[in-house]
Amino acid sequence: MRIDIITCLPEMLDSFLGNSIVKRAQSKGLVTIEVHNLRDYTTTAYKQIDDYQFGGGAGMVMLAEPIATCIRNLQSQRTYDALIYMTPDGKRLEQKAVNAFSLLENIIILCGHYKGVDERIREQFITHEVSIGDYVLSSGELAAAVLSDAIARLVPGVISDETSALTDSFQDGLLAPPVYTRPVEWEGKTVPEILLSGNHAKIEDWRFSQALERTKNRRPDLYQNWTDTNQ
Ligand code: 6GU
Repeated sequence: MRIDIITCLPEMLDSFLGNSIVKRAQSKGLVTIEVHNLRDYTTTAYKQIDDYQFGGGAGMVMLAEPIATCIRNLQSQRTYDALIYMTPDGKRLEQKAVNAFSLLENIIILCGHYKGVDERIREQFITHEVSIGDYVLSSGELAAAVLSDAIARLVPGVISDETSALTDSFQDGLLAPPVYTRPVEWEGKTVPEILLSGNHAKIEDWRFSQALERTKNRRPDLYQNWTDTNQ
């Protein structure tokens, strides 16, 4: 899978790309992530990428031209399955959408900045508009990193434990159950007996009931959805 990220702040993505699962995925050749600096696609002498908004008001708007040039340059090299714009007024990201994105071959992620991009870019090129939650970030780069991480870890082979991505919180619509490791007793607290029993069927039952309980208490909205679709 290939992810092209278009940004005016490429340095913001350096530590994300230089670490973690994403780096491993790249070095294994399973995922390619390339960052494109919008300033490399400007035509004006002083590399302008934004301007004042028509109609007045505070905040700059990202120019259409450099973004269009960058997108068209990428599109001349390969076909893209999705062109995603990161924006707080996009559709709130959920695991279901991440799963769907992870099955695509080539995607572009455009990071918004300032007041966002000229609306005509959205009309012309964008296939999906994504927000990562109901709060405002100063730019789309962190959101693009969040989305890329969530997608990359689902690509087969990226996570060494093949089953672990499938047992994440949210993957079955429930939060994950609590987990424990050594020692059995720590500061007077012991690991639930059942986990030491070696009875895998009972352990799975316990985990499932814990997941249900946790979801019911912490995320009644998810719990309602789960009961609606499973009962
Ligand atoms: Cl995608 N961008 C920005 N700037 N803020 C956000 C967001 C995206 N998602 C939530 N807040």
